[in-house]
Amino acid sequence: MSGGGGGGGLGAGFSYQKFVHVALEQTRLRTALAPHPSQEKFKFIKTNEDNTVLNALSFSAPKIRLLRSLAIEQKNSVQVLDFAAFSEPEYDLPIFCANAFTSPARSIVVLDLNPLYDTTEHEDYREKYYRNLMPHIHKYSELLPWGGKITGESLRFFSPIVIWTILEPTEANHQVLYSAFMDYYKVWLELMDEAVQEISVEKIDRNREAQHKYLTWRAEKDPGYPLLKKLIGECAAKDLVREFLFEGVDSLGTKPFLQYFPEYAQKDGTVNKKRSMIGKSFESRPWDAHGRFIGDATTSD
Ligand code: BLA
Repeated sequence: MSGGGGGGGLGAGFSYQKFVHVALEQTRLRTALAPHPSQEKFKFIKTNEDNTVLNALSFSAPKIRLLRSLAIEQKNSVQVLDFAAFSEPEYDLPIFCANAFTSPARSIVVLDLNPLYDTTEHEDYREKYYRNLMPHIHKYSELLPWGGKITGESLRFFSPIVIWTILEPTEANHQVLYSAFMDYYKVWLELMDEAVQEISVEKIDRNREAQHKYLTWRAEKDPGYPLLKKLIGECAAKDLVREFLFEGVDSLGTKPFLQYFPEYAQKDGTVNKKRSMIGKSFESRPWDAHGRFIGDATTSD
């Protein structure tokens, strides 16, 4: 462990660009990426602050509806990565989700193959995708430990292999994060390669709605929004969220936020602006070694 500052931290060379670059390289080894229509509008997006650069890229590919990446670099200060991959609704693939917010004080990280269906309610889905992946979380549980209490609502969008962690922003931690990111992304690519197209219209509709629900949640409640608003202004931040980061929220379905998440309804029919109704919970990892949800319990079986 580093004592902080000194050998690493947020100096030159600490960047998420390499994550994006290598992930795209890995993707191109397996499939043909085409620019996504959203890329044109957002590729050259500018910020209000001279020392800050935004880098937005988006693609699609035969099984991939949207692969997009947003990196934010503030000279010697905040570094952000938001990288996600969504399959076409013909596949029930998990959503690849890599989010890192790094300030000189700490890195807040979520890395996961977010389940399309809540793995506590849908055991079949958990078995299908996560049973074989559990060793991945054990590999990182020491170096990337559970980040402590978290917004309760987030849990239903997380899988039993989620890496939720808060780290000192040292070079060593950055390297571990890079390894975990590549590891998880390669797993996702592998699943994508193996995925078999669904032909039942009902199941495809169900997949589409599940993805729409996820997009609806994140487009409304993502913790990155206040920073985006500060950097590019309210209007551009809204567009970035709905037309780039969570593109599909206005086309994959028509249900509004409150239909999926009625607990946020206020008396006057508007959406409660609070991020969370449940509050923060789960001091420690709430799944057992088999990926079964154990909540706040400390022992299982
Ligand atoms: C904090 N970001 C957080 C936290 C989580 C996430 C869990 C801790 C606070 C909490 O418990 O809510 C990330 N939450 C997620 C993700 C999902 C989720 C990925 O539910 C997916 C379902 N973070 C970003 C980006 C920015 C960012 C792009 O991913 C900025 C542009 C910033 N995240 C950010 C900041 C905080 C944070 C500033 C700390 C402040 C806060 O907690 O609101």
